[in-house]
Amino acid sequence: MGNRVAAKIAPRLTGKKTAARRGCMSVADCVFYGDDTTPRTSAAVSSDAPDIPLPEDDTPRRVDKRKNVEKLWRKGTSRWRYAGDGESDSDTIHRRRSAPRMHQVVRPENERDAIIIEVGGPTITLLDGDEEVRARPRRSTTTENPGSSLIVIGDRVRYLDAGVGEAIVSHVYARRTALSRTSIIDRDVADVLVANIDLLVIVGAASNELLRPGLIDRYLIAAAMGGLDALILINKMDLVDDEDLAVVTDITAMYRDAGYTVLFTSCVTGEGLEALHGALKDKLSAFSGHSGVGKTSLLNRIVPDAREKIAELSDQSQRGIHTTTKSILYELADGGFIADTPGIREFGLFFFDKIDLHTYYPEFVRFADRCHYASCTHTHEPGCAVIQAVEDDEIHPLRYKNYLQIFESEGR
Ligand SMILES: Nc1nc2c(ncn2[C@@H]2O[C@H](COP(=O)(O)OP(=O)(O)OP(=O)(O)O)[C@@H](O)[C@H]2O)c(=O)[nH]1
Ligand SMILES: [Mg+2]
Ligand SMILES: [Zn+2]
Repeated sequence: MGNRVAAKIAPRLTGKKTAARRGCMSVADCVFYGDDTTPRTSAAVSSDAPDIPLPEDDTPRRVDKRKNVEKLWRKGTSRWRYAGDGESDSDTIHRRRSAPRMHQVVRPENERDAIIIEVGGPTITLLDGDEEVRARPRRSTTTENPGSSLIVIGDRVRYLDAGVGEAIVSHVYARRTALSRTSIIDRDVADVLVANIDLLVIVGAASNELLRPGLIDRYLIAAAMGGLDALILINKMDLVDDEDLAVVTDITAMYRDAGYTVLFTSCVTGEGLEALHGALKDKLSAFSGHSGVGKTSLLNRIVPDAREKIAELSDQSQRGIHTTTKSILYELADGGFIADTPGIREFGLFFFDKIDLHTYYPEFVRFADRCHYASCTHTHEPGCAVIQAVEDDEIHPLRYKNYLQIFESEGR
């Protein structure tokens, strides 16, 4: 596991533990199943236990509860449905079996707190102090984050080790921050990519194919909605030719003018890696972006022990082939933590009021209060100061075009 997160991260990530617990004012505030007001931590299911089918004359109440479990599981685990075979956007859906088959009574005092440091595939890895623990969620797992992925990298959880080789995640605490997109399976569910981090590093590559301002804009909005700071990083600067350079220069100027920080790097020449180190120092950060832009290559450069798998880009489009299938959190030598995440193709924004969309565009906000109508959507209204600013070249037309596209296609 190389230089994987060490004990230091636990207090950092769990720092809000008490507050989060306090925030969960009562048992009823947490998500439980059916009409049962007893936290499920008193009972959990062991995967290694022998298969004992439920009795045929199962009571209706119990059946109801199992239905609710299924509902919650399906609502809350969009991330878990991905098989992790490299296609994080379109993988096979893994359905849970319809009911737990064996109940094992476990005492709550056996439970401990931990951080999720690896997610992808059927099991996850927790960090409890210095110790890495393999674990699985169960139907009985409760969460303070209803309507979103059940367990993602960075989550603070409670788990119990029933001594059967694999621990059980019994509860997921409320997230301090979250990078969410709309689940491709259920639009009402937030597919959370990473939780409890401070800084999102949106990685693009310096080529026409892999620099996608539409995707960057969505990331920027989602980061702001989820309480994260964002940084734009353009990698593969060693490959840039004259034609690409003009595009890259224009687009990066657009983001810098809007008020964002843009870094340029190359994993081949080492350009910009020192500046990247500086930006990540003492922060909890995550790389995210399209597949093939070099997220894992950057991670391998800044965490030399990591040696995560990267792949040659085989197709002509250079778009990447989803090499990384797990999200993993690493410690940085000079302070801070960084997560590598699988590449994504689509980023549907999760719930926002259309009227608020412009508030996620810092350069629009500068003009919006001069619009004629207080409720101006900046799409067509006469006397709109934002539209005027686009005409006067004070707002980049590409940002405005993307704004219109998002306004039309998403939000409520
Ligand atoms: N020339 C050049 N190639 C790079 C650079 N960074 C990464 N690559 C190459 O780009 C390809 C993809 O790199 P990865 O690090 O696997 O990309 P990724 O973003 O992690 O991709 P996914 O895991 O699929 O999301 C590999 O062949 C790398 O060698 C760079 O700065 N310059
Ligand atoms: Mg990767
Ligand atoms: Zn306006």
